[in-house]
Amino acid sequence: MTETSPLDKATTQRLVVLAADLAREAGDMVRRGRPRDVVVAATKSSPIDVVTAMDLASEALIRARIAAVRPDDGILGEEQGLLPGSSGITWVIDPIDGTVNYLYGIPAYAVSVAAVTGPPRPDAWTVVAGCVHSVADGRVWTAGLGKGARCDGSPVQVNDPVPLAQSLLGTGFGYTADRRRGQARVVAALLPQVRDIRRIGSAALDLCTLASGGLDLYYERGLQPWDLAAASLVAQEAGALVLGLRGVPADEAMTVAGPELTVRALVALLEDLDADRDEPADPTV
Ligand code: LIP
Repeated sequence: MTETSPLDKATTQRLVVLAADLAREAGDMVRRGRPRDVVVAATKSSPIDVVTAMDLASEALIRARIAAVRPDDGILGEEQGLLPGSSGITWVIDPIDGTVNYLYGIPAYAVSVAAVTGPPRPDAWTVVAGCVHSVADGRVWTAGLGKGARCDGSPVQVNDPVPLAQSLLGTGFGYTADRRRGQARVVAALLPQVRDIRRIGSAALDLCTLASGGLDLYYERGLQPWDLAAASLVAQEAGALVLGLRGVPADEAMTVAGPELTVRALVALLEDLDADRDEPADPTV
């Protein structure tokens, strides 16, 4: 049978439990596999290979477990792309979100596992279950569509809205120079208008931190489906509105999240700043 959303409660709950089991098991492997003496400096290939190898191994583990217990489901992962399924459910996985933190030993990286119905794209999917596991400190956020969001089993809720000037914002930056030039311009315009800005280095943890009240608002340009899937459901089920600019859903162009009142103010600001635009280098400079 092909699943269509919404799923019944028991199915949703089963998917949440499986997402959490998968994220925990992969997280254990990722934590154990991180060498203590990763040399970050100039020897580019080895540390980067270490991370790439662990990304691949984590994703392979999750894929193998899903294939064993839900062989008809599709899988979309950061490292190996889309394996289409026939059940109507696709698992969207980020084997390590926050790979630069993982490389440097900064304890903010996560395994993210979500189940979605519909085409596995942020503009078309319904995320029905998700888990983000903060590997270094062991925290586990879970959410099921319509069932609320939890961290380590306890319900979480976003902060009440406060004016932008009192809001702590989370954000992140892409990997290309053109994107970063645009993001730097936007962050420079926002910084004087808000309480402060945090760059944690894992989009999934940004959104889960928001869900737990550790940030008031979050925005980022450049998120991929696997960065967004599980954590967007956690944030949404914790009371956040998660959306893009100019009336479109959150996706790579822009993701903004927080309590409705302030999220709309931030969206308006970001639209005025053309924050959904990259900035090529000025050829005259
Ligand atoms: C990264 C994020 C980070 C974001 C980067 C990137 P990766 O994911 O989670 O916060 O700013 O653009 O997407 O590369 O570590 O899986």
